[in-house]
Amino acid sequence: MAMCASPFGAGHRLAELSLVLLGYGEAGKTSTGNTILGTAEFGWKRTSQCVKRHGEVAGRFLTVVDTPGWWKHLPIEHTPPLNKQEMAQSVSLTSSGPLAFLLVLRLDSSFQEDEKRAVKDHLKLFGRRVWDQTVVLFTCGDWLGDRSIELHIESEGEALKWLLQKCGNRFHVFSNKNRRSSTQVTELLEKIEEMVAENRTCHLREMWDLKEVTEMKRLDGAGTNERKTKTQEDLDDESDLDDDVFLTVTEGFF
Ligand SMILES: Nc1nc2c(ncn2[C@@H]2O[C@H](COP(=O)(O)OP(=O)(O)OP(=O)(O)O)[C@@H](O)[C@H]2O)c(=O)[nH]1
Ligand SMILES: [Mg+2]
Repeated sequence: MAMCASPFGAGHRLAELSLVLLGYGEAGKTSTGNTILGTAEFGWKRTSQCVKRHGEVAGRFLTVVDTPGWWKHLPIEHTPPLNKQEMAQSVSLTSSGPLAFLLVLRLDSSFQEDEKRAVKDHLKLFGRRVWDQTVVLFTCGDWLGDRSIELHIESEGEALKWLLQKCGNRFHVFSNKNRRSSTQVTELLEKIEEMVAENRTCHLREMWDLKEVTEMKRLDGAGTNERKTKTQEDLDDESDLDDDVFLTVTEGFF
């Protein structure tokens, strides 16, 4: 989707928001859900089914859905059908507010072509617009140490750059080990809110564009009808063939 500047501006705070955690196995999805909600509610075992939790975080009512992961390096054909089913229905578990996907990746493990393919395959389960609603969430921020995330991205290959570009360069770094970093959750929520506002703006713009095009076609159609009357007045002997062509053209406008 093309980037649209938001008329809502920064700080467009939502009262309610639904988040779906997606990613390969052991990426840190469950830990991320726990960090966001400030609990250990999701447990720490391997996730095999979707789990939904609610919580109030920094004044927002959140619904967070944890999902089973896929094999990091393998295409979707290797994902058990039950896991695919769970992932696909995760969205139906969300309840309130706009929906955002958090695509969880570990920083301590490289993201290459086979990981890219796996992400692409699995995100297809959520439809064409999924990329517009996704933020890349890097876990293991503690592993970065003093290095900046920008430097890490630079040092990675094209696959990661491709992914970030697909997600409108939206990313955030989490350390689930050191949950004392109090701002990491609120900063993430603000990034998501910015994305939601941007999507709303784009949607509105699309609606306006569509309205404008329809209006132009309507006016153009009216003008053509007027021309048709004049032509018929002036040229009583117009052939049936010409009329057919004319009708086809005007019908095409609606
Ligand atoms: N150091 C560090 N370890 C982390 C971080 N996030 C998660 N982990 C560890 O990574 C491992 C996997 O974390 P989970 O949250 O269970 O990952 P998951 O994506 O839910 O895994 P599945 O449910 O098996 O798909 C655990 O041992 C976590 O403690 C982090 O930010 N830093
Ligand atoms: Mg899990």
